[in-house]
Parts: sequence; C-alpha cells; structure tokens
Amino acid sequence: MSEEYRSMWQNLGIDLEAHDALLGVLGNFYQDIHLSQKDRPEGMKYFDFVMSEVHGLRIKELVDEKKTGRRIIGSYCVYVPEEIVLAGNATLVGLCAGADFAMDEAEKLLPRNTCALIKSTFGFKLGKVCPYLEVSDMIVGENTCDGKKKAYESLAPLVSNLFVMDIPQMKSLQGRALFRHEYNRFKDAVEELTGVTIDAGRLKEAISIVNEKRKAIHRLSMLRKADPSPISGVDALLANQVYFYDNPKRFTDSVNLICDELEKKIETRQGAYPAGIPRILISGCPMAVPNWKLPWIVETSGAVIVAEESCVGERGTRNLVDNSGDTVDELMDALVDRYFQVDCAIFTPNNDRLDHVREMARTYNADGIIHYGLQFCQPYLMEAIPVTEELKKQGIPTLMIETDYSMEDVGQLRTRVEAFIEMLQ
Ligand code: BJ8
Repeated sequence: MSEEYRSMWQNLGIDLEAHDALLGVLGNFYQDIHLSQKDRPEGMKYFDFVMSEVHGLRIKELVDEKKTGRRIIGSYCVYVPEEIVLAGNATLVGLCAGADFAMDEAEKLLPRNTCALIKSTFGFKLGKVCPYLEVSDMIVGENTCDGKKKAYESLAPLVSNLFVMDIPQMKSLQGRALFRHEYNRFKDAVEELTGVTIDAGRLKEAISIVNEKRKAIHRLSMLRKADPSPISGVDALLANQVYFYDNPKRFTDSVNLICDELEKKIETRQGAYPAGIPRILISGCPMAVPNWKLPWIVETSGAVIVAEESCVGERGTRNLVDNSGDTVDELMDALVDRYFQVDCAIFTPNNDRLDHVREMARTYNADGIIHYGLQFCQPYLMEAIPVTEELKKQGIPTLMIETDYSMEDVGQLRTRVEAFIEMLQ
C-alpha cells in the first residue's frame, strides 16, 4: 500500500499493524472466492477494483469530501435513509462488519452470546481497523433488534457522535407515526451536522439518485432469472455489498454497465455455471463484507445462488420512493412509505416477509431455499421456524443454517449443503 494511504490511516487512528493483517486475510479470501472463478463478467473488474481499494482510494475520496465541507455518516441498517443524508450534503457509508476481529476485546463489552455482526462491529472499532468508522462525522444507531439497541449504549462512549434512531416494532398507524417522527428528527440532526437546510429540491434530487441506484441493482437481480444465470451468486452478492460503500452515481453506472454485458451473455446462453444445476434462494440475516462463507460453500457444492432475500439484497433494495411530491413533508411521507415496507424480522407480525420469500422463489425459479441465520440472532432464528415450516408445507425444499463468522464449521456446513443440493437434483 502506498505511503499516502498509510499516513491517511495513521491520521484516522488506524492500528497499522492490525490493519495490514486484516487486509492480508481479506486479500487471500477474495482471491480464493472471487478471483478464482472462471469466465467472470468483464464488468466484475470494476468491483474487483473497488474491493482492492475499499480501504484505500474510497477512504481517500471520503477524506477529500470532508475537506470540501461535506460530512460522512455511517450506518448499520437499511432503515437509515440515504436520501436524507445526500440531501443534506453528506455521504452515507455502511459500517456493518462481516469478519471476526479483536473478538476478545469485543467480548469484554458484549456478552459472548451476541450475534457475530454486532461483535464484529465492536471488534473493528476496538481493534482500530475500520477507516469507515473513523472517517464518519456521525454514526447512526437504530433501535432494531435488542442486541443492537443495547450495544449502541456501549458504543456511545467509543465514538464521538452517535445518533440513535428509534424504530417501531409494529406496522400499525402508531408505528408509522413514530417512524415518521424519527425520520424528521434524523433530518434535523443531519441539517445540524452539515449546516444545510434540506428543502424539497434537494430531497427530490437525492431521492432520484437513490432510486436510480436501486433500479440498477434491481435490473441486475432480474437478469439472474435466466438459466443459466449469467453471474455467480458470490459476484452478485459482492455488487450488493459494494452498494453500501461506493459513490452512488458511479455505482449505478457500473451496475448498468455490467447488466448490458450480462444481457448479451443471456442471449448466447453463457452462464456462470451450467444450465440446469440447482438454483438456490438465500433468505435471512444480512451478509456484510467479507462474509462470503455460505455462498462460497453453496456455489462450490454444485448449485448457483440466484437471489438473496436479505438486507444485503432484495429486502434492502426493493421498492422505489415516490418522487412526485412538491413539498418536504410530501417527500418525507414518501420516504416513510418506502422504508416502512422493509420487512425486517424485528417487526411483529412480519407476514410480508414470508410472502416475499415465496414470491422470490417463484420469480427466480429457485429449486430450494437456504435460510441463513446468524447464531444468537433471535429475530431471524425465531422467524426461521415458522417460515421454513410454511415453505416446506408448500413443497418448497428448505434448509435452515445457523452459523457465525468463524471457519470452524465449514466442513459441517458443506456436508449439510451438499446433501441438500443432492436432494434437489
Ligand atoms: S433492517 S436485518 S439491517 S436490523 S443479525 S444485528 S437482527 S441479532 S442486522 Fe438488520 Fe436493519 Fe433488520 Fe436489515 Fe440483530 Fe440479528 Fe444480529 Fe442483525
């Protein structure tokens, strides 16, 4: 890595030695899982570049943005509306971490039986290896699951500007009113941070930028309906992960470019894998970078992943915001309408999610569903039981996986996944 990056990281308070170790592991992992695939779409080179510079050039861009007075806001959840952030002349970055790091330190602040995603977030902070966290001028915590809600209390003293947003637990009129109230409070906080008044014009423009980004990733998703799928699941997941880090306009253009290429591949029936192999829908907890363990196991066991019912996937990106309003109030209502449809398992009841899983299985012509739950994630593990029962009743083969970020269970997971895939053949 260049000296320029090293001094940038040092200025951000990154522990260079630990960070080198992390990047080393990440690089090897990336090589084994992504770069080793054959005949990848040319357009994936863009995402390879982004990943190779994910702590380098992208962080430099954010540091440069800050020098021009722009602010950076970090988030852990898809309920944090990027539109409000952009409208306030700030940039939103995802902070969820997908790898074990400094777990001993994290477990001094969190119980051992906390999900890997939350522990990893703390590990990255305490181990001083996440430049996105360090570059952020505000960090948004949301009261979603109990784990996150309580963890933000412990995170507050570790970061300089934590904004906690309350999220309702029921999709009632009262729940919607709370959601709307919290989005208003967030808008005020962004305005205070940036000194920019969010008017209707700014909000409209931001909505259209994010709508375009969602349309592009949705276009990519739809192309995976083809058999053979023109892109592997691990690559499509990567695009969904980069969604949270990249400059939105550049991301949109790059995804549209790869879609043009994939359309041609579909015409000539070129696929990431041969036609006719089992098609898998993954449903459940979000997979943050570099959590590629399960998709890698699935796609090296004779199946292809054709969709993700996940926040890093369609649950997080489906539905556009109606941009026809003329006032801030109308546009804020439209935002709430869109985000309130996200069917996270923290809501009760959460019947829409089961409907979406079924609908996605049909749309993508999935042969089977793998429900992915992180150990100790109560919302998704609890919901997995009725969801998988219902799917089985309807004759949709389903496998329930519970795991964490460690590689210790790879052999055991592979045995179960292989048996499931064999059954689908
Ligand atoms: S909208 S899924 S991004 S909360 S895995 S931390 S739920 S114990 S991540 Fe999520 Fe927002 Fe919901 Fe999506 Fe808790 Fe479960 Fe851990 Fe989780």
